Amino acid sequence: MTTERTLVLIKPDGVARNLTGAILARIEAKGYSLVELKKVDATRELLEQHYEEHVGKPFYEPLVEFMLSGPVVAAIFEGHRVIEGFRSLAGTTDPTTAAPGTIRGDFGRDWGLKVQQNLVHGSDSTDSAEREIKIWFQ
Ligand code: RTP
Ligand code: MG
Repeated sequence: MTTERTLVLIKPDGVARNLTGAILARIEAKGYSLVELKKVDATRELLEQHYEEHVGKPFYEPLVEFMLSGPVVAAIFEGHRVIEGFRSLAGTTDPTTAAPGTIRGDFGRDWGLKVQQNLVHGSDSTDSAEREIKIWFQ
């Protein structure tokens, strides 16, 4: 069995709405183990590294501004197939249509802003996870 790790971020909307505990509880309840946890005031430099794949997209600048708007919680979770398991638990990107039962589907909605405020981030591949864990947990 391969033990896999993923980077989870609770974005500023999740922290501001006091959903940190509820979100972490769902990940633990699914069976994944918490490895590291911290609250972070992200810097633009850190976010530029984290979101480098999105540079130039129309939502890039609003996304960085959103991520700078308040503290985020960064976590490493571990478990067999945790990368796809967490993304399934998070739900699809748009919280309006994310399936009920998922974090985004149950706790999120469209607030009419320039960027999807969708509560959480999860790495999307083993390469991304390794890269992102280095960025957030140096
Ligand atoms: P994440 O990276 O946060 O886990 O989310 P994701 O894979 O589902 O979405 P991705 O395509 O990687 O986009 C990164 C984040 O950018 C914001 N976004 N807003 N059109 C929009 O308003 C829009 N598109 C993307 C979301 O916060 C998304 O999670
Ligand atoms: Mg993504």
